[in-house]
Amino acid sequence: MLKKREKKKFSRQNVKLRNQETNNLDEIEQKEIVEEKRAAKKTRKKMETSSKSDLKLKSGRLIEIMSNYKCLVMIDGEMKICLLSGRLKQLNLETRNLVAVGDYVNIDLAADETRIEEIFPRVNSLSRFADDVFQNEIVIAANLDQVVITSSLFEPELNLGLVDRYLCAAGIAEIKPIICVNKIDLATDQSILEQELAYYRRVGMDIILTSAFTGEGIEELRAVLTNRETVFSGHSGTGKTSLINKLQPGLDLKVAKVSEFSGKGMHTTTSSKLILWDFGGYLVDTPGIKTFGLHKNDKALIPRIFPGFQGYFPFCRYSDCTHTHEEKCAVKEAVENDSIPSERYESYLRIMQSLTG
Ligand SMILES: Nc1nc2c(ncn2[C@@H]2O[C@H](COP(=O)(O)OP(=O)(O)OP(=O)(O)O)[C@@H](O)[C@H]2O)c(=O)[nH]1
Ligand SMILES: [Mg+2]
Ligand SMILES: [Zn+2]
Repeated sequence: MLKKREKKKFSRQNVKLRNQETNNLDEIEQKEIVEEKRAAKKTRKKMETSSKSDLKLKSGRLIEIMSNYKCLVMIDGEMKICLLSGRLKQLNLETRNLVAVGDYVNIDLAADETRIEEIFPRVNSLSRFADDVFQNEIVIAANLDQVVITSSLFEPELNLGLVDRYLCAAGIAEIKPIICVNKIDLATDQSILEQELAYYRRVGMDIILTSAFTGEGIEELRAVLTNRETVFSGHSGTGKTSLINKLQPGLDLKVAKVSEFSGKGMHTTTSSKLILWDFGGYLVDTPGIKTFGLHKNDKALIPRIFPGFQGYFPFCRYSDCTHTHEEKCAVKEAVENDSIPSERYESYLRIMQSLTG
């Protein structure tokens, strides 16, 4: 006998079959799942912001996600281990992480175990999206002033395509980006790096070159971090945690051992953590990422926010120019006369292509 839920699904599929003249049940099943996920997302959004007035609530800041439903929260300057309430757990249908480091939350102190009952709406968040059909949101950190896109010159080698993806994500989320190129001590000829970075400098990006080993650029980095809420994010092994240890030596956070480090990310930091600077401000250290997926729904924004394109698109013939096939495109003209390096334009095309379909 069919269960109630299956019956409902079966009758919905029949209606679809009649209306759509298609025999492809797999395709219908796929669409059904997508629709169900969308509906769940709506419900979640509604409940996330709903208020529960019958509890003894106290607000705090989420410092670390210890396991799926266990978090460290700072309440009045004190750390408390809190569990996610059953109500919130039920909402965890779509995002891999319902709560994110940096979230402001309401804790129920009256319950036997300290529970997170509410998540305050985020001012912003830096998110990437899973590389599959559902494109689940993976929130890297929430409520930020800026993101330090942490790359390294070598080990792993500088990947400006990834930097472009971060810059697009930061543009979409309206979070200030800062490009940090670490391990500058490994440079044999820094002028090659400067040539690669010249375009970003010209279009007004903040760039800091650092070495967690020699201390180069650390004071400059400290100055931009002071009294700000920042996230360090980038490939594994670029030296995010080493930079943090250099900036605040007492922290003694775990970094990859030099003797064991092969230049490939070892994913030493396994969970994100909010750190309080002794010089003022907060920082979220994050585990290194392999890829940075943008969301297909944001594709239309990329032609406007891709680094350096802002100055050109008003001069394209079409206001919705995608800078690909259109005539009289100011971006393509700038590529032809070398004002925009072809590497950056190719990186742009790769991003656009990845968001197709
Ligand atoms: N030469 C050089 N090596 C560095 C520098 N900063 C970090 N390293 C080395 O790079 C390796 C990785 O450093 P981590 O700080 O663990 O890198 P991470 O970005 O935090 O890596 P994940 O936590 O895996 O994302 C370690 O062996 C560090 O000693 C630097 O400025 N110069
Ligand atoms: Mg680390
Ligand atoms: Zn154009």
